[in-house]
Amino acid sequence: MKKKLLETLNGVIYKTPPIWLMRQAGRYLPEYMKTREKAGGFLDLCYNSDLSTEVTLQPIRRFNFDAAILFADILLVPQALGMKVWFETGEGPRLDSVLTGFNINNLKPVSDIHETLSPIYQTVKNLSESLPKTTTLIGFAGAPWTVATYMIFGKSSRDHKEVKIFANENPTIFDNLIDILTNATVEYLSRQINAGAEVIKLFDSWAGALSGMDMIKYSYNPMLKITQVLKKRYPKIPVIVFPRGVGGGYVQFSKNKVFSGLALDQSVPISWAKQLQKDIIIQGNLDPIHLITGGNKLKSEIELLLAAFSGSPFIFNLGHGITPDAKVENIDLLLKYIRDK
Ligand code: 1CP
Repeated sequence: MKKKLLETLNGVIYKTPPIWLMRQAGRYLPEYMKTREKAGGFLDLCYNSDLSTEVTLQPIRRFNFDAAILFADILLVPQALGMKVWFETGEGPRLDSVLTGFNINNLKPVSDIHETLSPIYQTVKNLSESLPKTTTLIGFAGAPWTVATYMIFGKSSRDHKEVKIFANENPTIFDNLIDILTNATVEYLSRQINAGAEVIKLFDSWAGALSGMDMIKYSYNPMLKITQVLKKRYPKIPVIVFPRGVGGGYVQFSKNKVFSGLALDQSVPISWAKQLQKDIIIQGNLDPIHLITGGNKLKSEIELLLAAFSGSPFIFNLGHGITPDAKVENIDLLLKYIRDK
């Protein structure tokens, strides 16, 4: 049986495109909240292979998406490198960061990360054994720039000003951190592929904070390097990159033949994005807001996306993750609109 998402990344055009949604496992699902409670907390859930497998499968059972994404988090890599990571309820992630005194020289060697991350590889293995035969398994990691923003500042930032100041004032330390994360990400993803991941996605959620040459240096180049090394080790593995918020910078990513897919955020106009399809397979980019509001607007936005992108290989997704207040019935509607066409 064919795996539609994998086939699409190999250039096949489907009348009904494959669909999955970023953060498809998460707080909008009552069954997720129950399993998270059983695990004790979000990070406990990430490191519990049985329960992580369960929450990855929940949206597949409910919606039969064409892909499952490993349940984990981009901040497990800094944790595996020896940084303290925790979640403040209602506020998000916190790290024992560089700006509060953590010295990058005290990070563990990259070869030690697997000690912490081995439950994640077990989750991937469980999933590759239990997913339906038509579902593609996506492994992932944060891109070095986005992970570095958390390691420097210790939490989410509105405009990443603090991290950019740090990088400008301490280029040697910052470049070294990007190199360490590039190497750690290659080793982490290689293990995910060995365990059964069929597609890799790199999340550079804060790439849009970088301008000009820094976008190339800190977002594009590290993702290119990671992908090149992975392709050397696993020539057939497709890699989707998500340099969220780079606007016109998406053109640069589309021209590179090493990446298989380019995930677009919702700020990218559909009529402009169409031109990218001659060079790369695109994924996106419905605004997650429509899963809260639904109605005719949800329907008309889906129609616009399908009309614009369906003539080439295309993966239907959101422009960013599902929010906790998304309504399950709107996801049912979304699938009905796309699949009944
Ligand atoms: O309370 C909870 O249950 C935690 C909510 C949650 C979930 C469900 C977090 C905390 N992470 C995740 C899972 C997750 N994170 C997945 C896997 C599952 C899926 O997509 O279905 C993935 C791929 C991520 C990736 C991730 N984590 C990113 C990149 C993608 C994006 O959304 O931009 C980032 C930036 C993070 C950091 C993170 N993890 C969690 C939070 C609240 C944050 C901070 C986001 C921010 O700084 O605004």
